[in-house]
Amino acid sequence: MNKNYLLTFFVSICLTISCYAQSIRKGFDEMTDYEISELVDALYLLREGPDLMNDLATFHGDFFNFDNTADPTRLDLHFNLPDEPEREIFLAWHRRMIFELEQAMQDINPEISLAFWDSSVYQSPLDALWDEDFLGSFDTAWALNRNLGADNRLPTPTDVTNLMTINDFFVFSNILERQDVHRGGHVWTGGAMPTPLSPRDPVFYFHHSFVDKVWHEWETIHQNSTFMTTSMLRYDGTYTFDGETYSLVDPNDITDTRVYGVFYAENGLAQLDNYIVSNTYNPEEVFYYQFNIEAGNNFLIPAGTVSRFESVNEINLTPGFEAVPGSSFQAVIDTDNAISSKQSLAVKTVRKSNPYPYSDKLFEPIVWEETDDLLNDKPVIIAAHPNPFTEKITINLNKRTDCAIEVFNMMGMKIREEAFQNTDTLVIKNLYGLSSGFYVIRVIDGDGEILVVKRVIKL
Ligand SMILES: [Cu+2]
Repeated sequence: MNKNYLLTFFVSICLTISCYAQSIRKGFDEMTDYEISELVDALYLLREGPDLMNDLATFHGDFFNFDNTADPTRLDLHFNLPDEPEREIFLAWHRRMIFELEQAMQDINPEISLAFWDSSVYQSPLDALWDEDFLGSFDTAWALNRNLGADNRLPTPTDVTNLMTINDFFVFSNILERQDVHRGGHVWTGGAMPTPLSPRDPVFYFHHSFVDKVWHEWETIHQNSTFMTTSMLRYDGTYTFDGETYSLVDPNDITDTRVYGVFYAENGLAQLDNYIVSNTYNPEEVFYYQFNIEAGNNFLIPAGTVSRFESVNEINLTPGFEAVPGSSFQAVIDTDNAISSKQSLAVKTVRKSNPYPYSDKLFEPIVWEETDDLLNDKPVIIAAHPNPFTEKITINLNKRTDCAIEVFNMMGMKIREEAFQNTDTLVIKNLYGLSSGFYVIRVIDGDGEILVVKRVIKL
């Protein structure tokens, strides 16, 4: 692939903050001082003005659970029963809800993401999470009345791995919600957390990022999360907050966190894979992470898209990473927010094992640019229709060519391959059986070289 690109370097320019970033969520224990102080500031700022956190808490309280009320047919968010149409909505609703808060935080500073509290590991009131300059000060400031550890039920790592062995999505969702992996963090914290107004405590979002990560890991293994309902409370297309009417969210569309550009990072490494840059939510997709970014394994940057990786430490592009001709991609080491000297665990881990392999190029962004003469003899997709598709999809190229088509699902698995000869019209049929969601179509030439990449949607 490299011969398609001119690898050029130029002097770092100051990049102004003007858009959301994708979310790369790490453990709270791996956050840098910069991230902690910016996140805490953003949380305090969110209580001013329209007060999104209070709105989320009130909504969560209003629709918590109605199974025992006079009208048990009302939709609700928690502890649903097997015969209710919204029976497994707990996971998707909380995924969407913490994403809403995260976006509001990124409006304030796009370089921060939510982080997760792995309560199967961090079980002490002395953990840094509860420090006065982390989440500790909110207890007094927002009258949360926490009582850390008084109801001492936190999950064990085995509780988490046991969940991974469950095959049925509803059973998984139900056990996760009712047992310690979810309940533990709520009751252990005390105060607002064990109540329907729990989203008033900022630790709610750290706790639910952990729950969301557990679902993400389960889905990676089982790939069969499905929902009976096709819309969710608050995200049913009617709810308005601060002058904005929220669009409808089908929970079946968000079974993969990457649909929202959300990635979970661990051990100081943001591993970005199985993702196709689409610019759906933002005109520019920025992957910002305070440590190492590694991208590969079917991370695709299609033509016509704009994206950027920013790290304070290291960016490593491995086989499987592809920036296609016609895309705009930058990798930037962010010197403005370089990790300060008094930093945490993850810095130690990362720096010991990876002592700056790119030290000579550390402060220069890498830019991929296609050259005109190479682009000229490549076929390009001029149409893919219908998109969204149901039964078949037709791809029109600007010129006749011998090629093959590969179709991948969002997990990066190739699910179809078909060869075509001397044609500019590629028809892929019999697609009824595919589940709804995003797919990527690659057109490759006789040498296996990728000509074009297109993201399509199955209804
Ligand atoms: Cu909840």
